[in-house]
Amino acid sequence: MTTMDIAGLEKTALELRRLALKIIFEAGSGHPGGSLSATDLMTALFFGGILRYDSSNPKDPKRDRFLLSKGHASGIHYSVLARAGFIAESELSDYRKINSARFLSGHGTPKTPGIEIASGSLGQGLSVAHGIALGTRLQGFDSKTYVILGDGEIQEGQIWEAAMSAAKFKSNNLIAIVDFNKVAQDNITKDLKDIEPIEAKWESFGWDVQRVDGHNMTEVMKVLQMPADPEKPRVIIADTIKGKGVSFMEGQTAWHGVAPSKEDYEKALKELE
Ligand SMILES: Cc1ncc(C[n+]2csc(CCOP(=O)(O)OP(=O)(O)O)c2C)c(N)n1
Ligand SMILES: [Mg+2]
Repeated sequence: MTTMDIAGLEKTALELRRLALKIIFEAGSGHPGGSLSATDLMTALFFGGILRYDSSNPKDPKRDRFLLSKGHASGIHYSVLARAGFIAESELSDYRKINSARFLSGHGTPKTPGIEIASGSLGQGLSVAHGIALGTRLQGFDSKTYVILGDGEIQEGQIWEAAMSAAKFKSNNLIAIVDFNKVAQDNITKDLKDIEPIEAKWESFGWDVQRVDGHNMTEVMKVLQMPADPEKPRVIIADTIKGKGVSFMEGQTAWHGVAPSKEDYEKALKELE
């Protein structure tokens, strides 16, 4: 694992935004919006000394776990895994190619080193994360399990079943992060089913609730370093912007699941210099 200071993390996040867009552009498909909204959160987890991992021993039973439940944001997930040393950066050219050496499919699977679960069907990751958190606790490990959820994703009923279970078992080694970018697939999240009041909802389900600007690295690091509540699982509501960093993608449903054209890709790179 790597530990960088805030300036290093910000620089890395910028590079990872460029890398995620590159592999989506080269593949000709992918999800730029939700990759860019989650970039700062994932950068802090992997390179800010939060997540304990050893990329040369990805199955170490005592590792912390990271699950990307909103698996469509695989563009940023694979980019982070490459930067962290789980796969080679050169292998990213296989993104979304069937049967590639590292199985870099559109949604992650555990065939790729560093990926814990198959994702893609939204709503399942919190249940799996809680199962893992219970398992590591039973084994006597002090591992933590982190899971990133989408704001549209938490409209799924299974999320709230898992939320009740984690509160019942006082699973304070489980940390959910909601990438609250206010946009789902073709719609503004609120216009589908309103998830507000989001803090009160999680509190009423028995969770320790923290809220943060998900693009302010100093604040993100601060909230990730807070000691756990001894009795409760934690959820971090991260206010983010879909497509963050590329002006014409920001807040746009149109950039949920579309690769940029060459012209748009070059424009985006200029903004991410
Ligand atoms: C169970 C399920 N239903 C529908 C979809 C199709 N789908 C893919 S992404 C998406 C929107 C997700 O929105 P959000 O969770 O807010 O993700 P983000 O904004 O971070 O991209 C939907 C509906 C899916 N992958 N799984
Ligand atoms: Mg969203």
